Formats: sequence, C-alpha cells, structure tokens
Amino acid sequence: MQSTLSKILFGLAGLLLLAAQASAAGAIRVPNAIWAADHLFGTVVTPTSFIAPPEHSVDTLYNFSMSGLQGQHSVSESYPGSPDFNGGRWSVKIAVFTASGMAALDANNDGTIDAEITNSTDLQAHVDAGHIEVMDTTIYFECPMLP
Ligand SMILES: [Ca+2]
Repeated sequence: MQSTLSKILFGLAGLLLLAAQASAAGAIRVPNAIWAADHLFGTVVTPTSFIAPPEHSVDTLYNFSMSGLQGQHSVSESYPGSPDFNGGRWSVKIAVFTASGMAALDANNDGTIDAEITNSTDLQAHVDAGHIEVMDTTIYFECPMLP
C-alpha cells in the first residue's frame, strides 16, 4: 500500500519535473508536425492554451492521435499566407478512421495509413465518403506553423 503510494507520488514528482523543464525551456521545436495545402509545416510547442475563444479567432486543427491508424500527422484547414489564417491559434478536432476508412486507407492492414492525407480538402472528402468521423473538443491552444 505504502509502496504503491510512494510509486504514485514519485511518478507525479517526475511529471512535475518534466513540466518544469519544458516550461524552463520555454518552447519545443517540432519539425514536420502539421499538413496544410500539401505542405508539411513544423511548429513550436508552447504551454499556451486558452478557453472558449471566439470561433473566428481560431482555425481547425485535425488531430489523428486517436484515429486508429499510425502515420498520419495533424491536418490544418489554414496556414501562413492563407487570408483566413489566425496565426496558429487552434481549435482541435479529433479525427477517427471508420471501418471503411481503415479498409480504404490501410489496404495492406498493417495499422499505418498507406498514404497520408495532406490537406483539409482531401480530409473533408474522406469525411464525406464516411472514411473519417470528426469530433469536436474544447481544446484550444496556440502554436505557430513554420515552413
Ligand atoms: Ca498500411
């Protein structure tokens, strides 16, 4: 019992230490993070997040981390140079592959998408075809898109 509690507390301390290190570092550069308009942008992860911003002040970022397939980077509907780009302020949506989507996009059934979706137009086509379901979240955060 006490051993378990010690492990939990030790684990929490480790997490806090990691968070402190990330905070001290300020920002973490991540190359090749976000697809938009067939270009793979890098980003800088910062601890900046916010709650319920006005809809016009954010762009949609589709996250595939719980999609059911490996190998698909996030996809953005907007990007630097696009007239409606909000500078890297994001509203996150979760994209999940359906059974027909997995059959279509992972034909060799190895758990990794055969060819990545590289723009929001193609993503929407897959949604319309029933390959992807999109779920809203209340996750909002800021990270830039770097060429
Ligand atoms: Ca595959």
